Amino acid sequence: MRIVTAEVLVTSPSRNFVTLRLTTDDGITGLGDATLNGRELAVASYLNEHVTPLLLDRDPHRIEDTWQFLYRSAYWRRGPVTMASIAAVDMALWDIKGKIAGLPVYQLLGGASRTGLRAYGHASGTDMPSLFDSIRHHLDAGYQSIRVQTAIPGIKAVYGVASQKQSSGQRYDYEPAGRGAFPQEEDWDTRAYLRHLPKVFDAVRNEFGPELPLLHDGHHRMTPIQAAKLGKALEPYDLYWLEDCTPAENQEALRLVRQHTTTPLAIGEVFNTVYDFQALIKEQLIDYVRAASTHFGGISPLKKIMDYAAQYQIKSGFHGPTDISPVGFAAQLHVGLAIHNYGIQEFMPQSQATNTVFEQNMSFVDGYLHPGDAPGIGVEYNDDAAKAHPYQRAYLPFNRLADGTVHDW
Ligand code: CS2
Ligand code: MG
Repeated sequence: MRIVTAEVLVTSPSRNFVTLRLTTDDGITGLGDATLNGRELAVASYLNEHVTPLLLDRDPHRIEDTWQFLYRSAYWRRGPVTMASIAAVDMALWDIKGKIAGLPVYQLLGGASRTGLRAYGHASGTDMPSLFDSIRHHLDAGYQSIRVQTAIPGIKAVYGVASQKQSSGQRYDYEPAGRGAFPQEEDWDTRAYLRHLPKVFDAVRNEFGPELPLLHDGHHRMTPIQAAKLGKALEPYDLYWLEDCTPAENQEALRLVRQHTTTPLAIGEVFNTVYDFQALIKEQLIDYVRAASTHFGGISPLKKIMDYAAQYQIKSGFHGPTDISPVGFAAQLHVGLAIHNYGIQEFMPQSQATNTVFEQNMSFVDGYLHPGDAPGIGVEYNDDAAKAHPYQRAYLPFNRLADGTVHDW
């Protein structure tokens, strides 16, 4: 069997997506997600100019060999563009292998280790009443774990608050990346955030009780000692995790955070290779691996890092916002179903337009996800629907502090 076509498909139903479709000489197709929010065309170009020509006439069965070939022959390794490109190829080859075997990918990864994948949803509000309404909305939708993000008094726009407007006037619901020629500038004040957040979790616990698993995303904005302080201040509220408490480049930072708090830590959505987690896992500095199939090189390395993490009782908490396409999302559900050390899966539902382009088999019932049992990854691409949504440039926002300094968004 040989790969005879490799197509890079770009569409923009509600947001931009880049998808790789490989087809074999037997007419079997495989899909892979290569979406990198705000830099989509860079990956599409890397694939079109440098990768797809290398895939033609290759044996689609040789997934590991193809992965190593694309990673090592590039000489310039790692990084978000390279690894999103390799991820798309890896996913597409697993999709083809599943279709050839007539099995869903999780069966090829060792079979199911559970009946479903506990998910968490994004609740947010500009004030307590709207936050409580958003939490109730997610509980009514079946979620049994809730991520809490709120507006901060004195700050105009904050990550993760769905109801606030983008520069386009569109609500955040589906996407933080605003369509347009320039990134939206937002403001930030960590001291205001540190004063406000414990009050929010105190109110949420009073309203919803001690059991409900609550998560929060610090979104890379604190210094190590600020993160330590917040982790400690939130201990009475028994968070499931505090995510991305400091910028991910400085991994040493987590040693200081660990010294001061037992609030569980999750990190890794911006990581691209297993090497990014090595020290964090070996030194037990995190409790959850936040990698995503699309940005981490695909299904193969995601399975490998979870097998390594298992030795340290560290669990999965795969990244699952809407800028991971339904293909990338389904791919990591297969990994999540097969591994032993599963923790939780982020789940931001996609728009109707996106679900028309990407025909899916996954299900979400009573708070649990399942990839379905269709052969392969379980997602098909509707070309006609995709053609109706041409690419539109979009940028993630950026932050400036009160004195004008650029800060982590
Ligand atoms: C966030 C993401 O869901 C999360 O945990 O960190 O929504 C992140 O902001 C986007 O993926 C950026 O594209
Ligand atoms: Mg995050």
